[in-house]
Amino acid sequence: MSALRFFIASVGHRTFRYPWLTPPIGIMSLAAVVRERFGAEVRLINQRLHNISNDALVKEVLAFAPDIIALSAFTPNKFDLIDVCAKLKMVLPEVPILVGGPHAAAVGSEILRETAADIAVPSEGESALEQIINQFLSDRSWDKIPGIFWRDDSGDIIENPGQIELIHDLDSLPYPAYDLADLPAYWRLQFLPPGTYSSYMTLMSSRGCPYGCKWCHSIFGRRYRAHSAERVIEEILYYNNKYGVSDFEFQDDIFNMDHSRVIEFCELVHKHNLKLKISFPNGLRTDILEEAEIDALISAGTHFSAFALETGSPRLQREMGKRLDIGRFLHNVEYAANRGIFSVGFIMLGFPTETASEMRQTIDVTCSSALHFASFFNVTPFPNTDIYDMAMKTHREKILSYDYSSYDFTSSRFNISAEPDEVVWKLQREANRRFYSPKRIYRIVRDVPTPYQLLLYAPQFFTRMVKRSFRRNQAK
Ligand code: B12
Ligand code: SF4
Repeated sequence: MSALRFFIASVGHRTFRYPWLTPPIGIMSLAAVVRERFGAEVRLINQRLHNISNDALVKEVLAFAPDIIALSAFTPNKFDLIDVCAKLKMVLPEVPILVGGPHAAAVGSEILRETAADIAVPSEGESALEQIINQFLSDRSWDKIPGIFWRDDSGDIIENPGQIELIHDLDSLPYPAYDLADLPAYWRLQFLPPGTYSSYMTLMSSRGCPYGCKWCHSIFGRRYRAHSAERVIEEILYYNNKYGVSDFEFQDDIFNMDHSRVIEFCELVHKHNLKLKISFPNGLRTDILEEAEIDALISAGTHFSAFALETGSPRLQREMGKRLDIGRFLHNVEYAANRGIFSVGFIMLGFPTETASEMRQTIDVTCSSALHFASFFNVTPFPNTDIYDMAMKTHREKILSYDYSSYDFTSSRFNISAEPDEVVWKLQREANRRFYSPKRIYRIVRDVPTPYQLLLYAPQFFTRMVKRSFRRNQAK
């Protein structure tokens, strides 16, 4: 019997304003599982990498002639997903199309109404995918798989009862199929931490988060699960030997949930005499860090981290479920930044019920911090989050008319706060003006690991300046 042919792609485009990119660990992990468990022939494409058109992606699928197609997408890429699924159904009507990833997790079974896909997995994918392929190879009784959504022969959408099975022992997973990713192509593009245009790998060493931020995605559930420190080091050693890479970025939502795992990981880095560059572009939970832990991370090679304050208002910390200790945040950022971690802050302005004075409080706290960079994002509600439901009560029309396809972190303008739009935009401008003082710019230039990389931010800076002067002219 010939091997199962499995095509998997991440759908969506890289934009001028949001050029960052990292290897897609989710689909690489699924690809590795399908190859290991079924001996399948796998083709993997990240559409965002080469920025190919939807038609070109469909041609790639046709050329591969798969038995099963699996597509992953973020919510802003849903229109590409709709287009690609429709085109694939026209040319390959018999081949099952599976969809998953953040958008499926966000909208649930709605994704089967939006697209022509046959099956949707609204959560972690490895276990469900294995069950789906087993069914594909037997009698295709999709109703036996808990928690998935599928379309029956009459076109009705069926929501299977039960929960998608999550993997408790993450170490049982094979390494993501890095060999299927065009690594040199990633290394030529801009990735998140400073160090761009060099070889690096992306790791995800844990899944799930027990905190309850009301804006957060729910892909992996609230139960924290992590690879053992030994397994993370094994993987690093493997990549180090195979690809000569010593620069690793962790995309974990909360790498430092388990203090002893962090310390053990750092000790193993030394034990194996590894000379690493480590970064946390998705952030570390700042208030639970301890000084000894920061020291250990630095001595293991950490040079860059994001730290998410989100809001400087204690009321909103409580109401929005993040419950960050702001005092400890400030202390730990200062400790880390003074010892060589280039520190980037994630800030959100415009929470439901947030007032101008609370936004000012956030700006004050951020300006008093030792952060090098701070991004003042507008709170944007994503479907299937608590904040989305809150905003539907207060700003229903705005939400229903919002075009998520044009969303990106750098340009999003969304206001669901208690203040009018102009007040929020003004405060956002004020935040940037106050934060990037001459003293801060001096610290950035002094501490940035590779100063020439500041030029990489020029396109975003230039776009903002043009937009700002355009708005000013309009206001005159
Ligand atoms: C790294 C990262 C990125 C990387 C790219 C990652 C990639 N995959 O290509 C970069 C920096 C480029 C990025 C960009 C953006 N990101 Co991002 N990103 C992340 C982050 C931190 C980790 C992603 C990851 O690797 N996860 C680990 C893997 C194992 O999980 P996974 O990819 O979701 O895959 C699993 C399941 O979803 C499922 N699955 C996935 N696909 C499929 C397909 C099938 C068929 C099946 C069965 C299952 C399945 O199985 C996988 C394994 O269990 C997540 C947060 C998070 N914790 O996931 C946010 C996240 C995915 N990003 C998010 C967003 C919003 C964005 C942006 C749209 C922001 C922006 N534009 O300003 C951009 C998109 C860029 C663009 N131009 O389109 C949101 C998505 C929310 C949503 N509803 O879409 C998330 C969830 C963060 C959040 N805010 O809550 N991101
Ligand atoms: S701490 Fe981070 S990952 Fe956890 S719920 Fe809050 S935003 Fe989500």
